[in-house]
Amino acid sequence: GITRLSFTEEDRRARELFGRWCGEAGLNVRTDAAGNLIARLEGARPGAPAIAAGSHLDTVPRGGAFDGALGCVGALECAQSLAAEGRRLAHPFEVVVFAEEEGTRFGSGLLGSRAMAGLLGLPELEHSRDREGISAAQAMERFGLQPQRLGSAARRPGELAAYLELHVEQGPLLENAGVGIGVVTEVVGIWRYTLRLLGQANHAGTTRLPMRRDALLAAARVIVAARRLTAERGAEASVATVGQIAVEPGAVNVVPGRAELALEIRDADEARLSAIAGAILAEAACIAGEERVELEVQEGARIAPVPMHAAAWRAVRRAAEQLDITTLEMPSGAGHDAQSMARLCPAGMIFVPSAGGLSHCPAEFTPWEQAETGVRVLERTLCILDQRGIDER
Ligand code: HGY
Ligand code: MN
Ligand code: MN
Repeated sequence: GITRLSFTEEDRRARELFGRWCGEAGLNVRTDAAGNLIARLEGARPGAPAIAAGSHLDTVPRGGAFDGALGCVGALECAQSLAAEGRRLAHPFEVVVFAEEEGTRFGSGLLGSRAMAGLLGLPELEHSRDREGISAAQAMERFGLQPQRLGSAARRPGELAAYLELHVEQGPLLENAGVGIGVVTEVVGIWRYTLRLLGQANHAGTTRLPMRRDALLAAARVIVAARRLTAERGAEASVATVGQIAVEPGAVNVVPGRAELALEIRDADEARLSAIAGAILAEAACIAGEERVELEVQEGARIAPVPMHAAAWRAVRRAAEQLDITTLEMPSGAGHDAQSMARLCPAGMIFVPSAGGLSHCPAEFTPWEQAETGVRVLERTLCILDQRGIDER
């Protein structure tokens, strides 16, 4: 698998390579204060707002080779193929690599695209820390960025006409349906929490069961409750995950005194998100009481569910039809930079199938011809938006 966490040497090498490719393709490359790499090709119509396309290059630990990278390289391929055909769009075209999309290192995802959409404040960068206690702001400064000038990364309304993102589906729907292209209609909301359970470390041999204040036992009960309550209160696509847990002191012969969980809940409907989160946190408080441990809840990233702009996804559908490719209109269970950008300009997403529905793991794979089909639809959508504008029904 690929581990390329934000603002690390792996990230730097990928950005340098990709930035060089963009430069060789004749694009003008810059990096904004939030760490977004923006490669721009001027258009034929002076002063026209830009059409942007891209994704992210950061990954989860031991992640796949397609999540994010496909959208970046696919957007660059559009610029190269337009140049090869000697074609120039009316609108300027921007290839964008967003910073810290995954949120793996600092817990706060969509960091670069939220900065570009004007939705990110400096306090979040100062409070979000990695496992070594380094804040996102410190890591960005060491990486050569200027988090203090975060506001300068925000694009003015009207500066961008539209944003498109090609991405692997990261699920099984397209492969199961035998369809080549997913037309994304909405992207789920993601609510994240850190739950700390504080009990009493004690001797594993002499501390009788009724005397224990076992933080890890309480944590285990919370994890099981999160799954049950989501199944009971949510809809078919509602999910809750505890993907990270830290235990102290972490010795085989010590009753755990401290446990820290990373909880995230996802749903396309904000009211259901709130109901599921409320039920899980209420149950966690009851469990803490029963296990006689303290519970601390820290709210993390709260990313709202977002519909994709109808004119954008209709342009994607039209592009696929013009290329005789079957499509499936579908929601995205994964979060994406497009859901930040949709707050700034009309945004659309194009999905290609994930083999076996697998993602965020080394087995993540998309057959080459399916990846190529996605790039062709991206390029055709770009041309449709360029010629007919975004308001074309
Ligand atoms: O976590 C996600 O949904 C995305 O892969 N960042
Ligand atoms: Mn992604
Ligand atoms: Mn991802």
